[in-house]
Amino acid sequence: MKANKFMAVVLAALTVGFVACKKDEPQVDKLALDKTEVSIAVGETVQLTANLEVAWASSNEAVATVEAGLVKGIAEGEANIIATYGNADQTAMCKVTVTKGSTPPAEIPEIDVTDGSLADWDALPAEYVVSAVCPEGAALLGLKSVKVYATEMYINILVEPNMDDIQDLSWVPFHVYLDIDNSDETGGYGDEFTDANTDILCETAVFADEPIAYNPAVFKWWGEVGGSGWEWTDPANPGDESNFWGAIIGEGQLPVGNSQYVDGKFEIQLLRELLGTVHPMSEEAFGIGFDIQQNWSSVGILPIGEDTEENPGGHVAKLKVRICK
Ligand SMILES: [Ca+2]
Ligand SMILES: [Ca+2]
Repeated sequence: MKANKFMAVVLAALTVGFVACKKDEPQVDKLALDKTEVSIAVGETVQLTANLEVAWASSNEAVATVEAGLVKGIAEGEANIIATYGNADQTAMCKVTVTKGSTPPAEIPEIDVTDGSLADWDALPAEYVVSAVCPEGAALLGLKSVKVYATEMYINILVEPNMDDIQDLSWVPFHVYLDIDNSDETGGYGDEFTDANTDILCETAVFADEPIAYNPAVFKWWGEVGGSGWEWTDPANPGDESNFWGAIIGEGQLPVGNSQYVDGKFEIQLLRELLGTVHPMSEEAFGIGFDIQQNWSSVGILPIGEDTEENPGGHVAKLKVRICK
């Protein structure tokens, strides 16, 4: 009897509960968002709320994303944020306009060539880092790899010499060829590259029996446009030796910033504003190439392609570097 009584109580409770549930079942309201149109800047967020439990989606995630109603501006443009209730029973929309805004850009990372570490190279925006690696079939193997990253202030270079190919460390010049104005219509000296557009050449040794700081002499091109000889004289004053030397900033006289030898690589920093003195310096991009020498002959060039019959020496155009700003 006790058991029957218990069952009766349970059934009664369930019935009451069921009835109560049925009675309290919410009526589905019409779905609404608290905002139907918003404008935010790139990087900014705005919270949308709905009166029902909804799923969120963006019509254009390249412009704006949404997560739990939190909308984030990704790039300039327009997108619709769509809230969906249930099995698409109801939807509501908020139009989002993303503006460039006046918020300052995210901090531009700089390379530190005094920290004894190359880890800062891993933290750079990848789209602004260019690199070249020596292919197996190259004619000259003295440089293994190079990376370049430039900001408004500096040209940063990370270069790895191939120590198997550099035998005599007593004097090892390393050259940086710069098409500083990003123009093939100016400059010359294309010997090491397919494009003769070098406006500035920086030269100094990177080894004097042991690794030493890159502390260059800077040669400014005064010669014929597209020329390939060693013409660092002013064409208006041919044979004027005083003028010739005026085109050169001597070794150590250019405060380049700094350089350091870390883990078999040279981390080099050139101060851009000191380089744009022959042709206007491009604020957007520039070309750059490198070679390393032994006994005044190149033993390594970057960038370089494979050494084939069609392309003897494996010469290719300089790297194109976009300035991160
Ligand atoms: Ca560093
Ligand atoms: Ca040029």
